Amino acid sequence: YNQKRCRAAAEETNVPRSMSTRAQLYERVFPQYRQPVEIGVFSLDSERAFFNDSRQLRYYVEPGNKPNFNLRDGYRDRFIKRDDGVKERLDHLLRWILANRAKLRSTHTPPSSCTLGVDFVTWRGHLTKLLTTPYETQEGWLLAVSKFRGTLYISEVETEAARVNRENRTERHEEMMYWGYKFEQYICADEVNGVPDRGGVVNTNEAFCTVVQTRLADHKLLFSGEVDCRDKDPRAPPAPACYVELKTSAEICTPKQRSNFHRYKLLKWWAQSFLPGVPRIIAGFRDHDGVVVSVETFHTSKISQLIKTEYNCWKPTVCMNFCSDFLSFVKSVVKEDNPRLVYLFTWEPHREVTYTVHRDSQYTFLPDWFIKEMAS
Ligand code: 0WD
Ligand code: CA
Repeated sequence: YNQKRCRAAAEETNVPRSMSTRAQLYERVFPQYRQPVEIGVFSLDSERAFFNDSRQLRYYVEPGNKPNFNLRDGYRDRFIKRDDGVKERLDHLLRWILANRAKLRSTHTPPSSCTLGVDFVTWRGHLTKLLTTPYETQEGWLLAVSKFRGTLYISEVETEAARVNRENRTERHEEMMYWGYKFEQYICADEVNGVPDRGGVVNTNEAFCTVVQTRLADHKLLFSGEVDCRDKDPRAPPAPACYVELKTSAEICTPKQRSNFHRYKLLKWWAQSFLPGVPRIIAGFRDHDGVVVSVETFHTSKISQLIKTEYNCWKPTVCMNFCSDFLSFVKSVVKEDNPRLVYLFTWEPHREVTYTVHRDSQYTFLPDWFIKEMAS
C-alpha cells in the first residue's frame, strides 16, 4: 500500500523514486563544505543523563609510541556497558536544541523566528554512513526522515540484519567492543593536568558531544558527534580543531592487511573526523590478545594523500558529492511538514536508495515533548 501510494505521488509530481549509489556517478569537483563551527556541547553522565555542559570532556595524555596497554584488563570486573537495545534516536540532540533555542535564533538569524534556520538535523554518525555508502559492500541502512517547521530531521532505524548481528554477537566480539573504550581510558584524563586512571571503571554511558553547524553545497547542517578528548594545551586552537579522535585497530603485519586498512578502515575514520572538523586521529594497533603494540597519529587532512597509492581506492569527493545529492533527494521527496509523517529511506549494497512513507507508525521519532516545547 505504502509503496503504491508513494509511486503514485511520485508520478504526479515528477519526484525521483530512487537514487543510484555507483561511485563513478559522483566523481566531480569537490562540493563546497564550509568549515564546521562548534555552536554548543553536551554531556551524558554515567547514568546516561543529559547535561547542557562539558562535564564529560576529557584531556588527551600522550601515550608515547611504544606503550604497554592491556585492553583486556577490567572487562570482567570494571566495565559498565550501555544498554544498546535502548533506542535513543535523536533525543539527546533534541534536548540540546530545546535548551539552546534562544541562542540558535539570535546567532544564526533564521528566515523566521519560529524555525531553526537549518535544513537538516542529525547525528554525525548517520552522515558518516552516507559518506561511505558508494564504497560499502557489507551493510545497508535505514534512515527515517520527518520535516518539522521547515527542518528535515534524520534518524537511523536499525536494520533487521543489524539487529540479528547485535543479538548474536560472540563472547569474543563482545569483549573486543570493550577494547576501544579501554584504550580511551589509558589515554584520557578527567582533569586538564590529570593522569589517566587505568584502574578505574569503564562506563560506556558516559559521553561528551560537540554540536556543529556547517554547510554542504546548499544544505545547511546541524549535527552532533561524540568527541573522545581534547588537546590539554590551553593555547590549542578553539574547538573543533583541538579535539582528538581515538581508535584501535588490529596490528598490520602483511601488505594485504595494510591495503585493507587503507581501503576500508581509513575511509570510515576519515569520514567520521572530516565531518566535524576533528584534525587528529590517534590509533592504537593491538595484537590478537588485546595488547597495544604501537600508537600512530593520522592527520585527517592527510589521509586522502596516504591512500592514493592504493589501486582503485575511495575518493573523498565521491563521498561528499553522494551525501550532497542524497540530501537533495531527501529535500525533493519530503515535502509535507508533519512530525508524525516519516519517510523511510532504505539502502542495501548493490541496490539503489528507495523510500516508503509511513503515517503515525512505529517509525515516528520526533517525541511529543519536543514538538510541544518547540511550539511554545
Ligand atoms: O540510536 C542510534 N542509532 C545511534 C545513537 C547511533 C549512533 C550514535 N548514537 C548516539 C549516542 O547517543 C552517542 O552518544 O550518538 C552519540 C554518538 O554519536 P556519533 O558521534 O554521531 O556516532 P558515531 O560517529 O557513529 O560514533 C562515535 C562514537 C563511537 O566511537 P568509535 O571510535 O567507535 O567510532 O560514539 C560511540 C562510539 O564510542 N557510539 C555510540 N555510543 C552510544 N550509542 C553509539 C551508540 N549507538 N554508536 C557509537
Ligand atoms: Ca573513538
